[in-house]
Amino acid sequence: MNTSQFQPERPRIQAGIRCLRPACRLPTLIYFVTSALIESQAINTILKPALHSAAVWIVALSCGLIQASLHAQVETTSAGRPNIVFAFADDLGRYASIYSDPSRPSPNDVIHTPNFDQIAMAGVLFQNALVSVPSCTPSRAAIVSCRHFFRNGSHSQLHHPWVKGFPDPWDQVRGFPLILQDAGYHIGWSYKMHISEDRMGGSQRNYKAHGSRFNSFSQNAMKADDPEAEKAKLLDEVRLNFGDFLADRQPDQPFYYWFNPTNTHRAWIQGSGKKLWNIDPDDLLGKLPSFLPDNATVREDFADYLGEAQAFDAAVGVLREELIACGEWENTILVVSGDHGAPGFPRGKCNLYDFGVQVPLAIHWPKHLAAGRRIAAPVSLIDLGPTFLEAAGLEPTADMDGQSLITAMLPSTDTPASGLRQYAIVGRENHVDQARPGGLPYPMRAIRTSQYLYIINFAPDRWPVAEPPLSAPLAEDMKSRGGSASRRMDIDYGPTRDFFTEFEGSQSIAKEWELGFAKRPKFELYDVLQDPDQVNNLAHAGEFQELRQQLHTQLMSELQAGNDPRVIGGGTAFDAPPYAPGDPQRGVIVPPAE
Ligand SMILES: [Ca+2]
Repeated sequence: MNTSQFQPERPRIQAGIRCLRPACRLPTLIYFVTSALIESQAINTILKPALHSAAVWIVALSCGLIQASLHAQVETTSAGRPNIVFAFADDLGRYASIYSDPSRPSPNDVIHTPNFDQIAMAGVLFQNALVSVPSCTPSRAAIVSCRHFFRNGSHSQLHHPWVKGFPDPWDQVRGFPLILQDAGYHIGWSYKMHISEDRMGGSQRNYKAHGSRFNSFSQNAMKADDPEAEKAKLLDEVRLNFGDFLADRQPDQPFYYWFNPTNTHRAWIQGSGKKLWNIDPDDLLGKLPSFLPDNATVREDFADYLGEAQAFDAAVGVLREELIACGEWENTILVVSGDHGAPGFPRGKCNLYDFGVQVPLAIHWPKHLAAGRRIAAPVSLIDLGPTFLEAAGLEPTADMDGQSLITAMLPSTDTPASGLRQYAIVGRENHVDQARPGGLPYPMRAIRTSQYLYIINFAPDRWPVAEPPLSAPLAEDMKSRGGSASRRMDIDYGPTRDFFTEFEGSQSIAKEWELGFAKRPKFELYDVLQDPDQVNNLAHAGEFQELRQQLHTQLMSELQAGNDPRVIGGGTAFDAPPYAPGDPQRGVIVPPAE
């Protein structure tokens, strides 16, 4: 980036103070004075991040207290409507230090996410937030449409494939961002979209004038002579893109901003977790999910992933700073989450186990929400749109499956979970088109309750990740589908995948290979409380048959009510046009018996 693009620090600060309401000016001035002291050479560099974070939160708290003393009611801009900022990391599973649980060692004991943690502590933390589908395009489309992924036609699958000439259910989707825009909101986004941009106002609403280098965070920081300076530059890019968005709004116009960096998506740079974030891979010893090989290769790979998650967390801190600086912090709903679980690890992305569909979720809205509340009941990210609409005084549309989370988050609600649906529906169809012969999807649906996960694998004769051996060259018919010399599978490239490829067939990883890559039974049932890694399938145990049938009926009822193409008609719609190009190799399957 050309350094001349950077706005001088002093004018930005002054502008920030000018735009504040009077009650926020004094604490904000304290913040900037404190920041100046922190930046001085007198402060040890190790202490800087902690002091900086503390300063920001002191300002936020004091600003809020002063405001509260002045106004019995929350003061909001533009007829009482809150701003909404949605920080949404690509491929980020449920990793944040606040999720660390002494009773269950996990990577959350190693990661350090001060910004997410503070937002969760001052707002509401969801412990079982699930995406609709663990794949980029359909997950995002489900959120925008506020409905199950399988209802979205072309946007039910990665890269929205569709045969022209067929009516596309996605065409009927307006989505909550445009509903907010219709109501007067200024909407905009930065970094990844991956769905029809027009549902977020089109490319003119894409704020990227200062670059998109943050998407390749470790790639840029690792090659810089001064990694710390480069990290600061990358965070300034986030700040400036967001600043452009804020500058475009009309006076007192509420806004919705969608921040979608992709740095947590592979490929990150090997060794970057240690070098950029001082995450020691050995600290993950004994903390990885039991279905992953606990060796140096996988631990380092995971440490690098956590490093990118920490970069995202630092960017969330930048958004928060800017909201405080322009006086909008008090009137902003800040939401932080991810689009699905970890990429490039077996049973993560593209899978319906918690490792694939569980994401972080914290919602912060000063003075409106029950600070520090934790909600364990399963929720879905399709619930976010109705939540935002209710906060803005708007109604969800009849075609939305999601439910607002507002009531569950209010201080006046004594039993937060009681109004929630108590379960989430997840599923998947095609991810990459080269994973299986004929380009066939791997169809799955599941229901996740507080205690159980029940999965239907509709085509157990297919390979869930790829047809082995993993080292096999790309088949001719797959090459015609756009595959390159390297084989694309439903597991992303990376050191962990390379490890499985190299040692495939070795007895030393037989158990992990079986859990990750082998064909799966038609039905899977897990007690997620007793078996958090979901490796002990209870679906065929006699004592669980009544429960399994009950969950089966509940899941199938929801799918049928939603006209899921996988369970209506012949159940083969996703295997054929218009969901995929016609292909004689595509088989015909039927939904399982009730
Ligand atoms: Ca993704």
